[in-house]
Amino acid sequence: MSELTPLTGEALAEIAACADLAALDAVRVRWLGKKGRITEQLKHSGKRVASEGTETVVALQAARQAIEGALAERRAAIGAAALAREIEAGRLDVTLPGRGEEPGGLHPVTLARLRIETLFRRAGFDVASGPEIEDDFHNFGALNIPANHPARAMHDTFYFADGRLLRTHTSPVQIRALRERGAPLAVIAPGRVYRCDSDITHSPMFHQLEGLAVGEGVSFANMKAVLHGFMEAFFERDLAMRLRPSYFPFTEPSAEVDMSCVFCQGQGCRVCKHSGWLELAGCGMVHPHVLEACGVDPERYTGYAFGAGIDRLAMLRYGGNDLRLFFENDQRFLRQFRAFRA
Ligand code: 2U9
Repeated sequence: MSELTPLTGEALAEIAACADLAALDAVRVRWLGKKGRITEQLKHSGKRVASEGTETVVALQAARQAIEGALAERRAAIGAAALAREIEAGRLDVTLPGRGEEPGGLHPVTLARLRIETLFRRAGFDVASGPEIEDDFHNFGALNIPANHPARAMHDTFYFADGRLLRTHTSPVQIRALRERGAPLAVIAPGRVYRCDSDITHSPMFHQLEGLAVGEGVSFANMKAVLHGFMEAFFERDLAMRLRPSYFPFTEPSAEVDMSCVFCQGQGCRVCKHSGWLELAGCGMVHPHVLEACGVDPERYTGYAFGAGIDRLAMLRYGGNDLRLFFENDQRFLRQFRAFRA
């Protein structure tokens, strides 16, 4: 009996020192397991009672109860501490202000496209769209660009194994519109186009605006008026326009369209390379071969066409100097256009 008190004390001290449930279980096994120190002594209780009386056995049972009680208490304490740690770790301060929701905005290229569509609709043009995967006829053949024509090399085309291709311009949309609807017709075709070309001023995918007007008596002067009116409306200011002779297989005569620099009012600056002019578009009178390929009589009808880069128009109106920023979708760049309206 006298040995039992320190023994119990030893067990209770071990229990008190346990930091986790695994250590606690090891202590339980050492003392109360099948071969535990208390269990061993209780094994011969019957004989002991007969030879020593009940005192030792009763004391042993009391020791077992004390140890069991201490184990249960420690188990509960360890569990409570673990729960408290978990709660502390997952603590939320519900009084903190929220992060809020940032309002979204339109991509500058979308802003430019919507603005272009609104302005041309106002001038009587329909907005047409068509497939981005095209065939040779609609992208080249019907546009007076036969096989082996040097203009094909200029277009750096992405071809599929079956001979189809990613359209290199939105002209095939207008070819389809003219073949389906016939003359008279006035459409613009904004959309994605693809060229196997990539550097600071070229992206393998970019956005083009093309326009086509076909009718009786449609003239070069009409085209000049529409393009000048468009550029002044798009940039919301008076602008000078000039045409320089050029060459495209699908138009004759052809011209490059320049406008006075929107950054220096034609005085000369870094953006316009001190020329006072910015290139805006290409244009011309639709080649008779193109009208014929669309089933339109070139003796009766004439037409004009033009093409411009929407990405460039967006950069000139909304700012930016690197085309690649328009296609990376970096939020830090796009956020700056949030407040803009088309
Ligand atoms: C049809 C007939 C003629 C479309 C035209 C241009 C001139 C032109 C370039 C401008 C910058 C392409 O994005 S760019 O690199 N385009 O200069 N495009 S005339 O002529 C057509 C289209 C359709 C039926």
